[in-house]
Amino acid sequence: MDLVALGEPLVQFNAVTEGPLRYVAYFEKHSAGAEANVCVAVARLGLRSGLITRLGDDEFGHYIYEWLRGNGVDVSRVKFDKDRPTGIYFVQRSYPIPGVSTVVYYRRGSAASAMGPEDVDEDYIASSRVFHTTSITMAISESAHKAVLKAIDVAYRRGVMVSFDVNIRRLLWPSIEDAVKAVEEILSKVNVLFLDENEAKWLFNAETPEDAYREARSRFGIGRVVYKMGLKGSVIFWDGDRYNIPAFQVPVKDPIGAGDAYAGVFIASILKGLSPRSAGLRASAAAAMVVMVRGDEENLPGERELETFLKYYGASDVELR
Ligand code: KDG
Repeated sequence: MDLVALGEPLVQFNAVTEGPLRYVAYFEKHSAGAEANVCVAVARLGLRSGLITRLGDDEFGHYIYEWLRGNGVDVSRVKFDKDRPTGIYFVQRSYPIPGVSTVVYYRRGSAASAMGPEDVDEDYIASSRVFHTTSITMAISESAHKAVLKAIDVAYRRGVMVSFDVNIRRLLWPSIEDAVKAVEEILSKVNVLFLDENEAKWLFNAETPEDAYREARSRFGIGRVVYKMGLKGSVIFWDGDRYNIPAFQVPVKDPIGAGDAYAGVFIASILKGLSPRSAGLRASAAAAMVVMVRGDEENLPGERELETFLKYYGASDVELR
């Protein structure tokens, strides 16, 4: 395996029309969920990814399973739960703020929330080059939180690179302080940290990318930090070097999934041996491609699409592989 992730896939019902959900008549079904999105991003680039999770033994669970498998993600560690449903969520688009989406979750008591440390296959994680997860999985239940702690610990002990996207979802935590406390607990075992401006403020009281990097490095020993600023681009701190990466300006239909596209394509590119700058530009391109449509995974690029996109935007000096 190149990347193994732990997390909850969800069926996303994305509003076909913009505006308040109460008046939306049509929803489009997509396979989503932060860690699943990262697995698909990695697989689209020809690397081997696998997801540890549980799905309901229901129509939505089988839909996600087939979708992941069809996209080349290893599903050998996906378990079906006969008693609990697959989690779902709805996306409201461009209301009240244009270009911004909001979500409504129906995932409490889901199959994935019943995951626990017993789901964490140590050898499976140890066989991978990277282990990836996010704080979403820590937030969905106590047992899933324990699974994350175990998985990160296994990866850390067995020399697997730990990639962590902070991804604080306010709807899933009792308070920001709870989220910060949980994230702080694992940071000393993280090798590559992805976070956005808000998360940097909450975690590190950081106002700038440098502040965030300094804190991550001095308090938790993290030498690889990716600081994301949405339309303003991103800043990568990598083993003592710093890279400013622009965001590509595209028409936005639904920004959800951009962060996962970024993380997945960035990690895959690093695993392919590309430079942090090229990895960042490719990740930024993938994030832009994903926000142009509803759904988190459909527009995730292969090498050919990345090349076409980057050439169109005048960034053709980026390494491709
Ligand atoms: O990162 C995109 C995800 O937010 C989405 O697909 C659903 O995993 C999800 C979540 O918990 O918000």
